[in-house]
Amino acid sequence: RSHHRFAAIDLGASSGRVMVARTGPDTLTLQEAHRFPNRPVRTAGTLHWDILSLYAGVMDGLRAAGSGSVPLTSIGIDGWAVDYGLLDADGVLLGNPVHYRDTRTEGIAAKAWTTVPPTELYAATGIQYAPFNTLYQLMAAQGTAQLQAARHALLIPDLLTYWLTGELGTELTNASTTQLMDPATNTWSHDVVTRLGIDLSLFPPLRHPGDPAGQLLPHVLDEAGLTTPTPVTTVASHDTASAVAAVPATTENFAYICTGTWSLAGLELTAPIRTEESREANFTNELGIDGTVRYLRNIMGLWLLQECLRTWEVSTGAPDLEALLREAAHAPVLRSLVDAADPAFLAPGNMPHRIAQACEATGQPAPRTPAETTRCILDSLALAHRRAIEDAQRLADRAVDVIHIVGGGARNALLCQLTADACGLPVVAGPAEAAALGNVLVQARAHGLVGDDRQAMRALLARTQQLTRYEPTTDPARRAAWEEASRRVPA
Ligand code: LFR
Repeated sequence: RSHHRFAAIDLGASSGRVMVARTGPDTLTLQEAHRFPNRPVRTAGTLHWDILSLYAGVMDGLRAAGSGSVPLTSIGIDGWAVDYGLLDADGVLLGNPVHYRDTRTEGIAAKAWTTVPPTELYAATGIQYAPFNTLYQLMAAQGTAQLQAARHALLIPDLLTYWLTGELGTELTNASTTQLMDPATNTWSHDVVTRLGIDLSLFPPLRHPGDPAGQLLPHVLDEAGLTTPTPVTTVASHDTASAVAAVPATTENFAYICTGTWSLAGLELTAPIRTEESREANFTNELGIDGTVRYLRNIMGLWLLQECLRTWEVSTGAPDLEALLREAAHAPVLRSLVDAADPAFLAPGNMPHRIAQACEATGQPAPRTPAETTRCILDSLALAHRRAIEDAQRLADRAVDVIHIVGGGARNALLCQLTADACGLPVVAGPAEAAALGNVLVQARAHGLVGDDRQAMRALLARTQQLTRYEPTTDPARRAAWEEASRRVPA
């Protein structure tokens, strides 16, 4: 058979999808088999993921994906990082996984630092401070009946893999986001983590992208209407790791921004950077495929806009996003800016108001209309992108000549152009479904269908995917405006 079909299950914070890719010697096409909403649910004051509804979406997706005439060669699962489900000794899930935007981790990091100072923690794990790191979530759960009953902790894609195949494992790239791991040795940071009372034996053995992750269980095959035995292949199960694997770079000197709910902006390196300067700049060292390090900063990303849209929807009905972006393109430029990397924007709830407040608190005019608010968000994001990419280059002592924007934000032409202008560098936008493509490519490679090296995978993407190039403005006045803004933006 010269063509193969792979299914990529890709779980994002606002929706999940099952994509089907067709790969051949020089082809790579991707089609959406099924998309389903991911709606967090708050019960008894805790924000949860509705994991069974996600599983049902996955099953619907597999049914749709398996309906073609060519059977699926394999399936891979990626999703957002840090969150986990706890299983009891019988392998039964103990409650719905808690959402990383839940407030249970407030104050936990400060408590951890009294035992292990932040400098030591960063030296051991290379992970930036974020209140939701798995380390802090597990500490927040200490003393609960649920954690006491738990025998296994499974990261979200690993939990779904377990339900599909019955096999327990901890995928490496996602494990690297937990802040429980050493990114140089790719093993758990036993010493430091044990001092914080974390029981690492909860995590099943590590598996690496490309490793087999079992076969679909008979009842799963049956329910998904699949007639052929189907293997699950371990991919880079952290969605951002899959997305970085699918950056269609054709040179070495590139930076990437994975856009979606978050903007993850940085560089691909071969070794972690754990200097004090790097810690103070809140850069993280997550693992990518083939021993690479994703040296990046988390920026609030299009969450700021999604969350505004949710508020406006309630007050005035769902706004038309396209129209809003057109209006925003003509709204006053760089008038008010917020720090788009500020964890103050992490929790859900009345985002337009919080943005207006942040502007006023820094002596800037508060945006009044949805278009003005949208403009404030996109200008602020572009500046946060610039700051992250400048900082990454300085801290890693590397210079880049192009920025790749992958993920959903690659479809946002205004954001791409503003990022090019802010950074003074060309932006290559696309593919929007980078996470699913990275997922598929790692599967295809494990089955010997694409070249072994990352460059070959990237070259295939550059040849087959539709990309859009944005040149930075050459207008001296506009360039000066971005320079001025970058000194003014609060951080
Ligand atoms: C993006 C992402 C980020 C991670 C955040 C929380 O979807 O995986 O990389 O920091 O979600 O898990």
